[in-house]
Formats: sequence, C-alpha cells, structure tokens
Amino acid sequence: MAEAAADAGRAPNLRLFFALWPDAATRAGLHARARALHSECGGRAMRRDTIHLTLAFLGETPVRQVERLRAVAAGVQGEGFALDLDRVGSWHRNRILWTGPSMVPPALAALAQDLEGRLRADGCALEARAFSPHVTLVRNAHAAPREAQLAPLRWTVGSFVLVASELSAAGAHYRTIGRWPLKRRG
Ligand code: 2AM
Repeated sequence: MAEAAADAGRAPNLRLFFALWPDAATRAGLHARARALHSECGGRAMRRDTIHLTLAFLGETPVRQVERLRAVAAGVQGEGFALDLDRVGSWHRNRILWTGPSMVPPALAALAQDLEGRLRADGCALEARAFSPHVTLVRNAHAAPREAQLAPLRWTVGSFVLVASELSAAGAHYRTIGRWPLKRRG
C-alpha cells in the first residue's frame, strides 16, 4: 500500500528530445532511402512518420519541466539552413544505418551548440558525446551499405521541435510538443 501511495505521488515522466523534423517531401525522400538500405542490408526500416535528426537527447524528464524546456528553446537564436544528406554509413555497435551530411552547415553546428549550452545552463544533464548529426534509417541491420556517397538529398530546415517518445505495442510513436522557427537567411 505504501508503495502504491508513493507511485501515485510520483510526477510522471516523458522521454524527450529536441530534433529537426523533415517536411513531407524530405520525409518521402528519406523513407525511400531507408527502404533501399533495408533491401540491401536487412534489419528494420524506420517508419516514415518517425524519421528525424536528433539535436539533443534529454531522456526521461518530469512533465513539470516541459514549460522550462519551452522557455529554453524560445531563447535559441538559430538561422535556417540547407542540409545536403549525401552520406550513408553504419554503426557497428548498435547496427544502425544512417544518412548524414559530409559537410555540417555552420548554422546546424551553431544551433546544436546554442541549444546544448542553454540546456546545460538550465541544469539538464546531457550526455558528453559530441554532436554527430545523422538520421537513423534502419535498425538491426545485418550488413553495412556498399556505397558511402549518394546523390545529395536536400533538406531545407526552418524550425526545430521538442518531441516526446512514447512506446506502444506498435513501436515508438513520436509526439511533437513544441516547435520553434529559425530565422530566415537574409
Ligand atoms: P539514434 O537515432 O542514433 O538511435 C530518440 O531516441 C532519438 O534520440 C533517436 O534519434 C536517438 O538516436 C537519439 N538518442 C541520442 N542519445 C540517445 C540515448 N542515449 N538513448 C536513446 N536515444 C538517444
């Protein structure tokens, strides 16, 4: 009984992360790339509605902190940019196949750095690993892709989002709980 009472009093958590979310056309292009990699290398292709690029992973976070995170995000000074996804690769340790840019746009590096700095200043315990921009396309792959270089898929980025990852029997579902525009390039 005491345990149940303690559980009832515990604030619920959300599994949160900041990300770039592709527009419909970019999403379709990325999903086609995911299916091609899946046919070549096996594993499980990401569903079209789950494809994204993570900027900062927060993990389990009390719901009551969401408003503070929104305030942090609203202070970010970012500019829009074009991201040319022209590389694919694999990470052996977690059997992920990803696509990413061979040249990271300075505005993307600045956005990730500004966001991370503000989150840390606000007390968020982020992982120490360096930002390595990638879009996961396939999980549990059986092989690495043959070609590392592909024709660039251009993604015009104009905003970033805060997302809650919710697990169900059907797999991960990502719910956008905030979106912030990036300044248009003059
Ligand atoms: P991944 O695509 O390389 O797996 C939601 O889980 C998103 O957060 C994914 O894009 C995932 O990256 C990213 N992420 C970053 N650090 C993570 C961690 N420690 N645990 C789970 N996901 C993490």
